[in-house]
Amino acid sequence: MEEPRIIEFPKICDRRGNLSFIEGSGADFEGHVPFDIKRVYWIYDVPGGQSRGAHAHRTLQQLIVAVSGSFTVTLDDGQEKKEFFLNHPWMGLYVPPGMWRNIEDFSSGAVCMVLASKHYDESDYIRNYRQFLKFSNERRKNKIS
Ligand code: T46
Repeated sequence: MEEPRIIEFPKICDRRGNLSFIEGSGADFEGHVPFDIKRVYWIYDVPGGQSRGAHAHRTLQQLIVAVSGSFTVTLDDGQEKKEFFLNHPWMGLYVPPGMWRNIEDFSSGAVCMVLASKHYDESDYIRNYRQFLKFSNERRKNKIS
């Protein structure tokens, strides 16, 4: 099973400010993201104290970037939880399928940009934690056997 990990993007700095970019893979070029990018969305104007997420995806892969401000992403694979504090626009968190995620502690003005491997599909979501635990146990058994 793929593990979550931080990916760093190029950062080009000069006296006018900084520029970072993310490129998808091409025929002779390995991009910055380990999947083909099918969708981009972003979350912003999150009121203080609110959280997002509280679900998992069956197959979707994502890359989460704090393009402005900061927030904390907690990933739970059904056995272990890991926290990632994102506060740099030149790095992203790769989230493999089968991870329950919570995003919280949004700073004022935070923008959470997400690159996704598939178009929006509600049937890919698991929004019930018990169902998620069942799903992740079965997934683990199938990987082991
Ligand atoms: C995730 C975290 C990080 C769409 O119509 N199209 C879209 O591409 C998305 C992402 C959402 N929606 C609709 C579905 C809901 O009616 O927007 C509404 C809010 O979505 P949701 O409650 O799932 O938002 P978050 O912030 O809890 O979760 C989102 C993503 O849905 C999810 O994949 O990993 O951001």
